Amino acid sequence: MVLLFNMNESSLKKKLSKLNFNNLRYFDSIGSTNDEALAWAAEGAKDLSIVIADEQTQGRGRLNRKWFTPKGSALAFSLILRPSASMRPHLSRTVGLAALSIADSISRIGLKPQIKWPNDILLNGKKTAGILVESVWSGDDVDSLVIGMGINVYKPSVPPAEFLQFPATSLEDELGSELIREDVLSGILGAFLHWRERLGEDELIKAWEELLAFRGGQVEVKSGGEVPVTGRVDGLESDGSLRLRDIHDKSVIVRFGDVSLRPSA
Ligand code: BT5
Repeated sequence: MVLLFNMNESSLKKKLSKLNFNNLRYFDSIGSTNDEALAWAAEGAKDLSIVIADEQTQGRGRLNRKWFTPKGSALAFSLILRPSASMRPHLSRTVGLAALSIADSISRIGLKPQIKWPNDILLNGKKTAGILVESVWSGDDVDSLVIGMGINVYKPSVPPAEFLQFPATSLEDELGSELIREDVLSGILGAFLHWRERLGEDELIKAWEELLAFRGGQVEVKSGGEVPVTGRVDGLESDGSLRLRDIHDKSVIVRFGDVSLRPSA
């Protein structure tokens, strides 16, 4: 029998207010928490406002790909960030900030996450979480950022295989024991507050780099319709771009794309 744990809105609010996340919108079911957060941000939501849903019916990945969030089994939430002046030069690192927050909190429960650049968290080579960062603009400036995170917590959150190009898993599958969704959420938000203070520091890039999946391995990066870039994963640039080494040992910098191991290499 599969046990599904409903989120309890009042205990969620109590728990998150301890971390100073006081502006919370909770939904039993919603299209996409990122859509709600983008609208709320445009209406002037405060820094660190958060939208959480038990189920998403139109969850989104990058390039309008679908993100699966069935009822009662996953974490799906979007944080609104109003960047301070000191954060502004480093906003391209935001996806790393989110990835580290998830990875750190997962490590603390005894798992060994890796970050598949730029936005996937892997456990045993399988996707456990994804991140979608979107911006609200005011003229030429970023007014706010919406950081959407989807984490597969309990087993039923893992999509059917036909839905996937890359294998997926859940925290429960990998841990092999029970865990509580709201505790996972608090862990991630606590880590987020820690890393957000360090957005501009080298320490963040170093920690992100240490968790990079496929480091030293030959990969292929597909960005849109272009010919894939290939090379060996070398590390990260200070803006969070991925640095590869090509066959001539020349650096190749990638700013956007989907990384996969080269099966023939
Ligand atoms: C992502 O995109 O991984 C970003 C996912 C962000 C989801 C959060 S949930 C809260 C917030 N609200 C939203 O609407 N979105 C954010 P991408 O790298 O493009 O990966 C998308 C691909 O991951 C899909 O094409 C599927 O193959 C796969 N996928 C979908 N749902 C999955 C799941 N639950 N677990 C593992 N893989 C999944």
